[in-house]
Amino acid sequence: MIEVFKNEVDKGLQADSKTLPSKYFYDKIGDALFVEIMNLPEYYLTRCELDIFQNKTQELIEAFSVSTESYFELIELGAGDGTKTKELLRSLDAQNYNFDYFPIDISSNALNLLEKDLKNELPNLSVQIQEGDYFKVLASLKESKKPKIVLFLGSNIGNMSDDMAADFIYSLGSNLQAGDKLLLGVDLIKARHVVLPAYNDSQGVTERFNLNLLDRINNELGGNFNLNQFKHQPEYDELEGVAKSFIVSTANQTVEINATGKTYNFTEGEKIHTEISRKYNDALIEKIIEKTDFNLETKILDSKAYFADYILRR
Ligand code: AVJ
Repeated sequence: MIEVFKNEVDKGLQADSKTLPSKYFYDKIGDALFVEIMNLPEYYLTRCELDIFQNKTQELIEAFSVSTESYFELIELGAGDGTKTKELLRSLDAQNYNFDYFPIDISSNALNLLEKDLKNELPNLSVQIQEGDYFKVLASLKESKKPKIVLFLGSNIGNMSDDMAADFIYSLGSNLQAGDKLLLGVDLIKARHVVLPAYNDSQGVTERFNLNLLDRINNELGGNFNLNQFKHQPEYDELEGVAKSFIVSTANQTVEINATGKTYNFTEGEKIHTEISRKYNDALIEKIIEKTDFNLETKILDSKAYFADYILRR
């Protein structure tokens, strides 16, 4: 684990255009900062998808084309605290659908909290928490051949390039059967004055989230980044529909990392690219899906049409 982290950091900081992978945002502090981000007034994504789950619940259920007569498995990739999904679970439960809920997450802590919470709120629901890698868990569930609905919410796919997203969805499909469904929640391309503040909040939470990467390198790899000499810089290209986060060096400086035994030079204004948050439209989704075994069935929008839950059929 730490070896992989070290090698990726070393490679990213030695490149001509420096990069660090966004997956390393999520340590304990990063997880907590992301929860704070989801509650920020500027971060509309979570609220928009919650709006869909609260107010378009019946449309979602209809799109799943399940019946109360037969059993299905509802699988969520990266369930977190399950706030949005709970709306759906409550409704499925009230209408006597026959299903098990399989939340998958890499955080056992998050899963245990979710399990406890659901036991309290929906005591009749069957919850089978699954800790670990999405594809390993899906492979283990594949054998049952039970009909499946997979949820991948929150525009989490947006951290991937379009090619990576197509590969990812293709791999999901290879762990599913014909007729199974994928609900893919994505943020839509929209005006800069809406998107950019979501990644540049006035309280500086996103800045702390981004710079936490340098803190992790300091703590886990023995780095000596001076966080006062780096700042957060988001960008959004409205035409392309991609938000990017950077960490910018505010001085000419040299940083040492014990674990790699190397030093890294930064010029004033030099950027480290840390994240892409892709935004989508129908054409982009269709192009990605084309390379997979899924077909696009419907999309369900929030009241502002900022966010879409696409329903794909394997
Ligand atoms: C969790 C990937 C959906 O890209 O909007 C939030 C992560 N980064 N603020 C996103 C994030 C900065 C988030 N996703």
